[in-house]
Amino acid sequence: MNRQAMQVSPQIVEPAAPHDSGEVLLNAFRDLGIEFIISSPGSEWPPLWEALARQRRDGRKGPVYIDCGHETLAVGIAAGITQITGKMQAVLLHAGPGLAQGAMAIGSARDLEIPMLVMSGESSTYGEAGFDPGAQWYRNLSVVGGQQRIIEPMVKWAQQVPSSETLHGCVVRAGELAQRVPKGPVYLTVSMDSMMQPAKQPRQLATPPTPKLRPSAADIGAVVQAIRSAKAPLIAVHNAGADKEAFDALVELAECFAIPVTEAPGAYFSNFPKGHDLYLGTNVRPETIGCDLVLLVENATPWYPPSNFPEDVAIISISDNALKGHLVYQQLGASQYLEGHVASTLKLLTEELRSVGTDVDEIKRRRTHFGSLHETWLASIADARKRASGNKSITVPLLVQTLQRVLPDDAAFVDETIVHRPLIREHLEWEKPHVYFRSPTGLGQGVAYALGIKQAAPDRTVVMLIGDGTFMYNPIVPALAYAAEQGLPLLIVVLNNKKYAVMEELHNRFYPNGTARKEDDYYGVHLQDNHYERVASVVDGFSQRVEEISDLENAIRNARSAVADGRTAILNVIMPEPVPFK
Ligand SMILES: Cc1ncc(C[n+]2csc(CCOP(=O)(O)OP(=O)(O)O)c2C)c(N)n1
Ligand SMILES: [Mg+2]
Repeated sequence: MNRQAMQVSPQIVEPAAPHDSGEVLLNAFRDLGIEFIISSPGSEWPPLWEALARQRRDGRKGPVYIDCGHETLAVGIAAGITQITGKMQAVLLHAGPGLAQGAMAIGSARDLEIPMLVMSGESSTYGEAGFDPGAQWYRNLSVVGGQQRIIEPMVKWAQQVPSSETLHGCVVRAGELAQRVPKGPVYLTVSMDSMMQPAKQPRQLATPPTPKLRPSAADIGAVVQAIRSAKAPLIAVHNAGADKEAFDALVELAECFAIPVTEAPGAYFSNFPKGHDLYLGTNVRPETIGCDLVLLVENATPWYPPSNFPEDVAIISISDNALKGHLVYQQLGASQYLEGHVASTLKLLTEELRSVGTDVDEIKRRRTHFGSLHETWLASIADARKRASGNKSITVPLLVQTLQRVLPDDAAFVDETIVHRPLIREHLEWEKPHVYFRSPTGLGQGVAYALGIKQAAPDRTVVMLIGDGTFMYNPIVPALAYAAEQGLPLLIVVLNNKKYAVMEELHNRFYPNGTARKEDDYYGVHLQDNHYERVASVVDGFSQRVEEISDLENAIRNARSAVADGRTAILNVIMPEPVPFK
């Protein structure tokens, strides 16, 4: 027995079960409609665990609780689930170090506006009041100024629950706050002393749905007027595709007025069907294709450098909240904002356009014109693919094409690559939403995000595309354990160029004639040729190294069968060819 375990005092009396505050907390999660509580556990949670054990014993309905072995994993899984279902989940972490460890992923959830309820515990009496929480709360887990100090910059709101009497109200309100615009993680710390208190059960009230806000009819009318009087409008979308309703509404709007669509280079989702004749690829600027109006759809950073917005082009921003509080600096160049629920706003625009009527001949003409630009884009993809098939080594076009040919049609792809990312976005095909997900920024979150997506869509094949350097930043062992325990196998493909290629690229950009280049003496670049795939053996997963083009298809087939048998598969694909960083 370890020392800490021996220090637990025998004087703890079990609170008046089932009416203790652990039950209150579980009731608050039920009232918020939380489906999953994902935890990287700590010693503050026995009151909740008791309530969960009673929930199971009594066959009551309530959230599913799942443990995992890393904070990045807990937060990333919750984030992935929400991206698929649109529903907020709860994450329980350990105080102090647990919060610090989870901070990167929590900050990413804030940047991506993913609602999430994050909680950890604390002690308010340190064993001085008859209740012994364990000496670790005194010796190891103090945070001067309060636990919330650690996480405040990463969340939209952080607070300590004042008492057991306010626990239910605090948790429900925090959950509601997380779902208000801008959505994001909120944090609550609750003392064990509060949680162990016998408590009166609150009145059960299911939380009402978060209202969807909409722009005024006058603003919709003004934008419709601007669209109608433009020569040619363009839609530039960044982050709408997590919401399937927005994806469909965007197609309707584009078709209604023959508006071509371009996606932002760093888009986090598949936002528009690629086979559609109005899809023009990534990063097309309006003035280069003769457009004089651009509708930025959930697109917060459209220009680079930031003030390099096009001249003589009207810019209209459509977003839940266009001015992002997490950005230090932002330039949209917009002459008008439509703020409110994006899918609803797009539908309102389409309805209004239809009701005021459109010039059928002009729309036909525009559709044919932009359709020919779509054909040009398609031809450039086909050309890149042809060149890739003549390459000596495996490249992105070949890899992506082979994956999509061999895997089931409904495969979802999570992308945590760096130099390969633009090519992956370019060559992956999708006609529906939820096919492509870029992993949140900050290396190490991709495998967690992929597991969350798999958790919410267990029947789909979820493929993780990941750089070799990035693979090392991920909590792979706990992720593999989670996948095995939960029956959620992933197909992980390591795009192995044996280096941090991006660092080399950037170094050369800054010092084209520098010493590092001349002497071939780079720093922050080299990686050895590790056998990444072998990690799969920790859970008896499938592993294969793939070096030759001729082996690729079979390797993917083998991996597919392993995943179908419930085993995570890791393919270590050697891809030495340099790729420019865009
Ligand atoms: C948590 C974190 N630490 C460090 C970085 C800096 N970083 C950005 S890309 C990168 C290297 C990625 O290497 P790899 O996955 O092999 O991709 P490649 O550069 O080869 O495309 C690093 C270390 C980061 N983005 N996040
Ligand atoms: Mg690499």
